[in-house]
Amino acid sequence: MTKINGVLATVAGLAVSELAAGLTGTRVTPTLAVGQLVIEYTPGSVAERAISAVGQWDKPLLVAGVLVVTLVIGAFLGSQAERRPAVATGGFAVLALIGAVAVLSRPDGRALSVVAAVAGAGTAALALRLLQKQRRSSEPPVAVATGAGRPAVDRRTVLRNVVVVLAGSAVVAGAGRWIGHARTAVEQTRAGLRLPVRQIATPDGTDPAVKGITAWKTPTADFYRIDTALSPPLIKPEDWSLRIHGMVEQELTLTYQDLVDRGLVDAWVTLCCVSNPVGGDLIGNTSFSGVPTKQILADVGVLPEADALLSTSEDGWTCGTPLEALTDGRNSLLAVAMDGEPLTVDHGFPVRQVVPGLYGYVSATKWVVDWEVTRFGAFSAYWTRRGWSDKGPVKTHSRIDTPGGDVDAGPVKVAGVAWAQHRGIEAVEVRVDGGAWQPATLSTVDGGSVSTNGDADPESTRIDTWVQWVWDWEATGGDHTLEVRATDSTGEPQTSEVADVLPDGATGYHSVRLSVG
Ligand SMILES: Nc1nc2c(c(=O)[nH]1)N[C@H]1C(S)=C(S)[C@@H](COP(=O)(O)O)O[C@H]1N2
Ligand SMILES: [Mo]
Repeated sequence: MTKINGVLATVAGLAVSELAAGLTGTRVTPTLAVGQLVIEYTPGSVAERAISAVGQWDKPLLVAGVLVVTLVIGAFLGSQAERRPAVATGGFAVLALIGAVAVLSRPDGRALSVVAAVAGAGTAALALRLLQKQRRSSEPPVAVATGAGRPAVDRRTVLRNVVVVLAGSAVVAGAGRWIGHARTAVEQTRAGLRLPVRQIATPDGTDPAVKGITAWKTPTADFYRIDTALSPPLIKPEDWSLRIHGMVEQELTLTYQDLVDRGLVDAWVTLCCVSNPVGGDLIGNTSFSGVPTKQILADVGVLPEADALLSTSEDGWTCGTPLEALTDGRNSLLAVAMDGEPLTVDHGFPVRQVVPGLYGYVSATKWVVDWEVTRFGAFSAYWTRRGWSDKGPVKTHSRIDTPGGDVDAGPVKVAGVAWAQHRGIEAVEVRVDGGAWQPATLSTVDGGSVSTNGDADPESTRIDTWVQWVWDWEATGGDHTLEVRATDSTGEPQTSEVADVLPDGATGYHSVRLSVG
């Protein structure tokens, strides 16, 4: 019973910490902050395996894990309350300390944020005392019932406690969430924004009529999301600024309005994650709108010795990008919109980077607020510190989207996408059962539909995106293996060598095994 009291007291404490976080404007609550610490101290390879095992469930599962561990600790402290009350109280004090350290370790952590941890743990300790006291007074005068010599359990009292504490906690935590409604406020600001951007029609020549092939444009709602934020930064455009400093002739601070006033460029860019396994779907293609990074870097005057840009997000994530990719005229953008709409909060609102040809972890900083022009070797960034490579050019890759399973004998459309951003795909081939490679038909992209910045390669509409391909197969009965490989515009075919995503991206052919009936 005392264990149940411990759990109930902890639930009450967690609820009060949510409320206190809401009242003090602490976006990353103690629970989330502890989760963030777990994320930060998890080695890259372990994180990688966890993400590939549970996919986009990684964050909810992590938060659930933190809650469960906290409740188990609460149960233990409850079991100590009777005989060793100091242990129980001390235990909650330790939880308060852990929560406080965690919130303060956030880049946006303030002294006031500690209130949530202290109030939560204090509530838990107090609630446990009250529950214990009430238990004692509700015990029958003569403890007879149980052989163990322990007082009989009053089930009704327990049940009432459970109901009262859970309902009360739900109300309190809900109030906390409601008060800390910053997200809604930012969402409202976002919805009210009128940017000079438009949704761009999918170019002619794309989306061949094949069932099951990946659409050329990825709807924003389906765009993969990868970041280390348990609770994404909430930044209003009017509060946003980008500080540019380091090896520059002239420091500069840009506001959101400065960016919009410079004029926005639209570009189709396929963004992908270095953690995408062979055949995986951590990739998406859409039009981004923003200001060319080249323009901004020209304005600050990059010193000749510099070769890297270290960018930092509002939540303290960092990445290092070769200056060359930001200044060579490709459509590298400080983006404010995707698919003709302001970025969503999850995808970096109000401003993020997009650099065609580089994996996201070395280029695509969301919620970016700081640029330091520097040199590779002078820093290590979030993922490079965890064993990933300094440079992350996208590797040539191809994927079979359809068929995904068994088919009938006869003509079958084998189709999918291939990508080698900023080199471009020249050819895609398919083979059956290790036979000869057969050329697939690539969908063409009419480049005229997108404006490119002054000296961007006019072909960049095509080379910076994935390409859809189709191969007509005369399927014969039996079990078969289909494989695909792509060749980039340098003439280099995709390697068959199987490599893991760590340290710089997976390689190997994507294959599909199926039976033809
Ligand atoms: N602030 C921040 N930006 C980030 C990350 C992050 O963890 N934090 N992850 C990067 C990685 S690894 C990838 S693949 C892309 C994913 O962008 P998306 O979530 O918009 O698809 O964002 C990049 N930008
Ligand atoms: Mo990534």
